[in-house]
Amino acid sequence: MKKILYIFLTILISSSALANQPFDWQLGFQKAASESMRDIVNFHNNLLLPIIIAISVFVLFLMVYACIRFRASANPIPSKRTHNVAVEVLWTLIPCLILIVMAVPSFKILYSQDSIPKADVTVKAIGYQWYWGYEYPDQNIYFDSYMIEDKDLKENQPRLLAVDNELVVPVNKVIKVMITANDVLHAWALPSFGVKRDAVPGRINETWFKAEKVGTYYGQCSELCGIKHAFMPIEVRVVTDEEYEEWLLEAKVKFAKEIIKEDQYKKLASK
Ligand SMILES: [Cu+2]
Repeated sequence: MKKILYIFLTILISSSALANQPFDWQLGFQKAASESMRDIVNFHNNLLLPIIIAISVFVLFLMVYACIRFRASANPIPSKRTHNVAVEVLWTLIPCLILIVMAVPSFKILYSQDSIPKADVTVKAIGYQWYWGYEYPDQNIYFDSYMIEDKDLKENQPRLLAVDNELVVPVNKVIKVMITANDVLHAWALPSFGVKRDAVPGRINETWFKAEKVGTYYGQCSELCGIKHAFMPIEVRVVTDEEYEEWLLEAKVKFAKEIIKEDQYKKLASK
């Protein structure tokens, strides 16, 4: 009893405290932090779930009904019937209609995710065995992002999710993410933003998100990519515009992709 109470309390508390990462005994999705994810959650909770429940209840009812109504003791001479055209038409037609009802809103969401609005910030995520590399193509920034080992975790850093250099993006801005890989298939996925795209060597996949709240969000590689697939998490820190500008100045020096020429460095430093 105590254990059940504990689990119940953990669910209640953690759902509000840790909104941007998975928590113990979690049921359902992580809290949405973008419009795209809200669409997905609504679609699932308000359309798919009721349909699934209705179908399960209906099938269960049919099974129980058939077991009782057509039991051997009540039917000493079994029926020889094998066909019923009306029933066969119905059980083909009704599932088709259900699929159409589900397909329309589903395609709407897919298209809204696929058409990328004008991007405010473009980042490139590159999957490697087994870490992510991030590039800001317009800013001459490139850095690698490795998971922090258990022994090096600081307080508040979630195990298997925290990284050394996280992706930093401004809040309420359209972030276009170009996704590719350098060795095998990976996938860049961030549940709170409703984002998941395969990282394919030799080609670029694109997606976008617009984070609505500052905070740190966690995701994981979502394509089995080898022995350390579970140890290449994704961490995105969403910050205000000012904080982002500040971070950019620092990152342009710390993570410079091309060697900065002296005069450029002076220009950056004087800003
Ligand atoms: Cu991977």
